Parts: sequence; C-alpha cells; structure tokens
Amino acid sequence: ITIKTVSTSPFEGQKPGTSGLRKKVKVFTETNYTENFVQCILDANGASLAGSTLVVGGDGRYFCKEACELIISICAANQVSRLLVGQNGILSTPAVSSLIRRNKTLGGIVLTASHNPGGPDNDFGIKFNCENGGPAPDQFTNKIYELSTKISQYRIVEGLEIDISKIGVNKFDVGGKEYTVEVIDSVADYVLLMKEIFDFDKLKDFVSGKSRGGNPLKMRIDSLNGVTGPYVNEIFLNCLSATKESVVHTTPLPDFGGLHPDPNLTYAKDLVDAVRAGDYAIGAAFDGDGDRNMIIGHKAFFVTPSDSLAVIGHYLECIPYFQKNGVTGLARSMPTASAVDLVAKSLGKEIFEVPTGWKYFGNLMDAGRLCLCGEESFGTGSNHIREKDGIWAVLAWLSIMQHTGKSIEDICVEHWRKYGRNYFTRYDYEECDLAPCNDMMSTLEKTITDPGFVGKEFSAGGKKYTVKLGDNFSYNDPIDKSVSSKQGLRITFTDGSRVVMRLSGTGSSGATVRLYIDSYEKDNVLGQASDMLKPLIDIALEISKLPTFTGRNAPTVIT
Ligand code: VG1
Ligand code: CO
Repeated sequence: ITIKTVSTSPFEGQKPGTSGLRKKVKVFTETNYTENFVQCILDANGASLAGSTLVVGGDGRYFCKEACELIISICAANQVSRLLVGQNGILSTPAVSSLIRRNKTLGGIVLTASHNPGGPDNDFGIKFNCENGGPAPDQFTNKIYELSTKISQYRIVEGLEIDISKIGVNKFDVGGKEYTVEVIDSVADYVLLMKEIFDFDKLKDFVSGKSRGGNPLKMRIDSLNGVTGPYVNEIFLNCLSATKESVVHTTPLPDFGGLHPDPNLTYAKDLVDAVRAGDYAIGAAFDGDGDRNMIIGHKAFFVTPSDSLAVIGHYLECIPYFQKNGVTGLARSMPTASAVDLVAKSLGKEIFEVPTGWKYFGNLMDAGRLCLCGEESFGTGSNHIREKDGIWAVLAWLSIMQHTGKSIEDICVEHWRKYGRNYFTRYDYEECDLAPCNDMMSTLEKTITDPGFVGKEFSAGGKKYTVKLGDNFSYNDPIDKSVSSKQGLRITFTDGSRVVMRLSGTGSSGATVRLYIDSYEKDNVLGQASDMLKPLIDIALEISKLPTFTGRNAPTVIT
C-alpha cells in the first residue's frame, strides 16, 4: 500500500452550516471535492490526529458507501491508526455519537444530509463530531472552512482493498505502521445503550401486551426508508416483541424510496393518514439519519416538539437512566416554544436557551449542567449522547405511557392544564432566491432594532400586541464564554408571545426562510393552534414584508 500526495485547489463554499456541509451529490462527486473536505476535517484536528481512532458511517443515502471507502483511504494516508466503520457504511447519527463516547475515539465522520432528500439528484452531507460525541463547535468548523480555502494537496493511499459489507477486523501495513479498519455491526452498540437507559422488561410487557391484558400496543413506527430501519427492527420487533405490522419502511434505501425523510406533518403524511384512519395508540417517524422524531397519538393527535420536550421533562424520573444519574438542567434552542422553561421552573432546575443546532448543547452537558434538551425541529435528546436521538424519544414516550397508563392526548392535555399551553407553529418557505431573502432579513433587523420599535402596537384579528423587545439573538456560552451572534431575529411582545425569523443553515442551494410563532395561554388550552396563532402570523408577515420580498403567498411546509 502506497501513500500518494495529490495536488488540488480550493473549492468555494466548503463552509459547514447548522449541521455539517450539505450540497448536491453532483457537487460532492466533482473531482477532488469530497477528498478536499475530508482532508480539511482531518487537518483541523492538528497533532491529535496521528495514532487516533475515528468512527465512520452514515445514513445509507446515495454516495454514502463511496464516501466511506474514500475516507478509509484518506485516513490511512494521514496517520489515523484505527477506524470503526459501520457495516455497509450504515450508522445513525445517534449511533455514531454513542460509539465515539464508548470507544473514547478522537471523533467521527457522519455521512448524511439528515432530513434532506437523497439520490443522485439530491443531497449529500459530511459532518465531523468531536471526542465528546457531539457536532464540532463553531471554532472547529471555522477552522475546517479556513483550511478549505487554502488547500493545495491531499493524501490518500492506493491499493487498500476492503469489503465493508463484512463485519470483521482488517489490518494493513501503511508505510511501516499498522492501520486497522474494524467493520462493526451497525446497531449492536446503540441497542445496548438503549437497554442501559430504559426498562426494557417493563416496556416489553407494555408493548407486547403482557401487562395490558394480552392486548399488544397498536403502534406505527415509520423509518421513512432512512437509517433507523435496522435499529427499529431490532429494538421494537426483537427486543420489545411488537407485532410485525408495527414498523414500516425499515429498509434504508439510497434515495429513501423517493420519500422525503423529514418527520413532520407534511412529509410524513402517509404516517399521519394511516394513524388517523386506524386505531393506533402511537405513531412515530424519524429523519434520514435518525436524530429527529415526530410523535403522534391516537387519531393522529399531534405532539409539537416543544411540548414533547416539556412533557418528557416533567416525567424524567420514570426513566431508569435519570433515576440513576439524577436530573440537572433543561434546555431548548431559541426558536423552540418555551413550554420546557415552565417545567424547569417547577422542578427548580436551570434552563438554557441556545442558538439553533445541537452543537450548542454539548458544552453544557459536558459540564454536568444539562440533562435534557430539544428543538422545535423535531429534535429531542439527553446527555446519554451528544446528538438528538429519534428512537430514544419514542422509548421515552412509551415509558411515559406505560408509567401513567394514559393516552398521548390525555398526557398532553393534563400537561397544559397544569402549566398552560404554548401554541406554536413554524412556517418554512423553501428554495427561495437568496438575495431578496438577505435583503428581507437586513431590512427587518433594522426595523426591529430601531429604538422606536419597542412599545409599538400591532393589531390583527381582534388581538393587540405591544412590542417588548426586538433583536438579533446572540448567545454567550456560559462554559467556554464563546459568543455566537446573529442567530435569528426575535420580536417579543409584552404578553410573552414571540415572532422569530431566520434563514436555514442546512439547505444545499437557495434560501429557506423559517418563521416561528409562539404564544402562551394560561387557561385557554384546548384551542386550534392555527386559529390561535393567525393574528400573530398576520402581524409577522406585515412587519417582515415576507410576501413582497420572496414573492411567496404561502409557506412550503407548516408544522
Ligand atoms: C435545522 C433545524 C435545526 C436542526 C438542524 C439539524 O437547521 O432548524 O433545529 O438542529 O436542522 O438537524 P436550519 O439551520 O435548517 O434551521 V438535522 O436532523 O438536519 O441534523
Ligand atoms: Co437529522
């Protein structure tokens, strides 16, 4: 096996976004594009790279296997001494995070564009996770980007033959040093982790029907042909003895079978329709890489991710992991509705508000200040790993259902009666032109940060709102003191309602505008979110002039 140095030149735009670098497959397959980026990831690790172990795997989308093999050859030429590679290149994002932590590796490379569609004409992505198992923080991704603008060569080996469909240890001699590629079972470590966290005996009796008078729990778990399929089969069918029909779309496919693996009411419509028409106690779906989840109850009762976080927070102590490790602080991303804040307050725990993206939770978890967090974008997770975790969220909900003996809807209604309800909606305007969106954001920033804006009154639909605050959210990390500015435009009203607007950092082209609306009601908890939020939405569209700037009269996705 020989090490080869290849001359290359920089590509524009190799700047990781909210969660790694995401581009069209056609971009990643341009000569040297992926090689450059992988070399920069490795170089960003500096001196710690030599002799290190890394984890590599992804969600099985188109180009995953090729990228995986490329990474194996590039790592070999860069003094990495051992790789843990998921069989066939398959590892969910939560599984990578767990493997990094359990094996104390330097980090891991995750091959996914998450909830973006896959296939030759769609998206691919590469993300680096650090030794705590979490997505690399901004300082690290900035370094990757900086290196990418100056790269002039990359190193790769030739003649390394390996079959990643076969589990086993492969050893090679690279320039006199041993290089080990361990192809591992994609699900075993993760399943073990879930067994350490939840009471699988209780859950099995509950799901199989043993503790329910012999009636198996009717559930529909939809993997949307993403990476969670094999994990779902092992956990729900083999470990918890769910009926065969409880799981669907469990074969990871390179193009997700044409499905859009984004677990929300629009893209997981098939699940919503099936649960609405059927007699299911719970429906759930995950995104391509398995870190997101959507939970729906009987007749498709929708649990907003912000509520899901708050409810899990309320019931943490029915989960063995938290009985054992204790409950510390709770957290949410800024655009997420603040239902969880009320739970933290009642538990007497710290609450944190961080920018969008899971990387911002890591420091707080590492410092022992945070045990549960979530995002409105269908992300929920805990300090068991450093990524959000879709399957974990479903097991948490099953634990709560088992513990309370109540339906999902009853659990939510009871929660609202106790704490009040945060009505929440998010409007996404996908694939807009970038320039007018940038104009819109800078115009809006000027408007809302003008000293005269505070105190202004807006009315719509018979409701009146007075502005309390307008700003571009800036976060001071309490642990490493780093500052992340320009994280989204916020307008807060005197009654606590909020309008938030930001541009997505996960798209592969154009711009996606996200508009978040959050309104709290202490007593009026059984309304329709769309009716309750209509006045605020109208006000948000008026202040931002979104229809004029984008030419859009309706969002692409509403959640
Ligand atoms: C989106 C979500 C954000 C999430 C991120 C990664 O980012 O809003 O909450 O952390 O995706 O999720 P943005 O910048 O497009 O709004 V995943 O499951 O795509 O890794
Ligand atoms: Co994801």
